[in-house]
Amino acid sequence: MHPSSRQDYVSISFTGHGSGSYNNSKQWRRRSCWRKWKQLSRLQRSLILFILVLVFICGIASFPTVTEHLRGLTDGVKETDSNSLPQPFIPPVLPEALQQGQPPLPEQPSQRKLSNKRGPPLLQNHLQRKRNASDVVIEDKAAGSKKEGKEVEKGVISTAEVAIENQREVEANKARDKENKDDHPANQQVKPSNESDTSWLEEVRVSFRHAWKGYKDFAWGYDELRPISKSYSEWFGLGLTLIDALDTMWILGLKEEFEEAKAWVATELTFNKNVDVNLFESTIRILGGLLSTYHLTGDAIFLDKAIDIGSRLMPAFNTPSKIPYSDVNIGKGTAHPPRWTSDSTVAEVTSIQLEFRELSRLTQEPQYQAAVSEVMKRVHDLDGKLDGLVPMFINTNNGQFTHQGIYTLGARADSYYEYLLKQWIQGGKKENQLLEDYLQAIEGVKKNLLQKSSPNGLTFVGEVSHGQFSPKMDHLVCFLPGTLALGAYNGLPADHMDLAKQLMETCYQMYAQMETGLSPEIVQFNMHVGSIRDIDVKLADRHNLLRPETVESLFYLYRFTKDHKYREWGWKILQSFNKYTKVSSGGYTSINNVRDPEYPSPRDKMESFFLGETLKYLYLLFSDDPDLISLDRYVFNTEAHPLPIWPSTA
Ligand code: DMJ
Repeated sequence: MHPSSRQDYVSISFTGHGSGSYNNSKQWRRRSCWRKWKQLSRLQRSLILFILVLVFICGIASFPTVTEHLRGLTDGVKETDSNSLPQPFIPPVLPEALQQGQPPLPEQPSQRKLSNKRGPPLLQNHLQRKRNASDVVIEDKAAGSKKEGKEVEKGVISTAEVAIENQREVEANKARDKENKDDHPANQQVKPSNESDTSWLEEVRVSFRHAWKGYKDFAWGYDELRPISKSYSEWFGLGLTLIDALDTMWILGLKEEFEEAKAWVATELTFNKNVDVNLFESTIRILGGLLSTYHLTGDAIFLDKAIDIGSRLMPAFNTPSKIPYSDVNIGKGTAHPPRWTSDSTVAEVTSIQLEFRELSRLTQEPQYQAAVSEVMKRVHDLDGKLDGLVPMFINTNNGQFTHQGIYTLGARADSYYEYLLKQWIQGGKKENQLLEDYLQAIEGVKKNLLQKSSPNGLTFVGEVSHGQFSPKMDHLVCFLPGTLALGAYNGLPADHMDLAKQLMETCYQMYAQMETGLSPEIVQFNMHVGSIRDIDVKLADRHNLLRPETVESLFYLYRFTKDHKYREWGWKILQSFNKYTKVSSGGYTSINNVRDPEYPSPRDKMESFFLGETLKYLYLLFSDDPDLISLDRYVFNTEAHPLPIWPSTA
């Protein structure tokens, strides 16, 4: 190597003071180019100059076309990406369902093709953005500088898209606000309150059939559908969804579906299995479902199965305290508490009574009723209540409340209150102790748990923890408006109905104030003066499990008041379920985030109570036939299975 070139190389790369050398080098290169140019012939020089001028002129002349072309290319990339998304990128929500109720957005020239796509604009853009981002990363790693041009191109698209998306989001928000006021389909289709709305009823049937299709195609005979992965999950291994849904199919008039489910019960369902089941869950869903289907159809197969499961659950009551264990092995006839404790949940041991009492009445065998009534008696006698409110746990050895000091109408305590009233109704309003406990508990709620939110004064039911009030309310608490209304209908104080109406409004707002129109699992109410909104939701509480409590209460409130607004609210909730939880291949899914309408994040689970309760209560809400499960003849168990009110023997 020539010494001087080594010197140049070293000075550029390593000295850090190489600017002089660098300038010298540039000059040297300029001189060398000039020398080469001079060495060319005149013809060669003219030819080069001519080509350069030609390229320059063409560039100027075609500039708008180039811009247009690029713009077209960006649109093309968007559409191609979106249309050719591989399956995992396609939203798990039914496209046609998602289209419903989407606010019309102003079409922009560069979006014309996009607007013809299926699915909501916001969700499409969200997925598109995600895809663009991941494409860039992948190409970056894999292809290096050769594909830089493509990356830049996509980068430009993303930026433009973000701007467009922002605009669309603003429009969507405006449209949603408007929709909430007067443009909502529910309001457009409102019928006089005394007129049966067959189209809304049909909509529930369509939803049920869609849910059932998913279950039938991917989970037939198993406990729960996993609609996204098109598979199933097992809990007890007893066809939970199928049994929970039996009486709903009967009530909705879905005869074909009912008959094939009945055939499965008759030929496939067996309880002679070495499985642990939860006493409460299998009582309310399986025993309750079989009993109510027996009453509705008169078909003895359901009674036989009910007796079979009921008797297999009885070992749960063999405890020192007579407070049942949480788990039973229905094949072995053994029972036990959960591995980590000898406690049971208060709501669980006090919400199996309607079913076992009915089993005794039907079979004329007293042991079922005796076992569950003993539980009620012991709980009634216990210390540790707060003005009739019960703690959440009870010990199966000594029969005492444990973990005292926390009082809630949500998880682990909720249906204790519901079953006080409903047992009283079931038994013909004669069991005064049940009524007294219920009335005292409602006074306890008013005194300790009831508050108003700020700024709009929504009445809500909070919790007390060791003397401290917490403005936290589970969606589960939304059974309460319905229960209060049922009590008032049965002659309890009129102010129970007033409270029911106030709480009903609150439960509805838990849906209406969320971006998807679906309630989260738990909300926090603001109480301090100057709050800007009534409801907050913690990150961990943003999921929706397709729960029934609010539509359950809407059903009661409508039955008793005939105020059409309750139907409209139910209709809006059904629309939101269809928009954000319906899965295109069949079924509905619980979701992780009710605050993100672009990506509510499916959890891949359809709980059996969506068919057993949610859709049933919606159907009954939209039906104007007071004899379709008359509340003078039936009382619903906590899983929405109607059981007969006992005929008076006096
Ligand atoms: C159902 O299984 C019952 O309604 C129960 O009382 C509470 N939880 C679910 C529904 O949310």
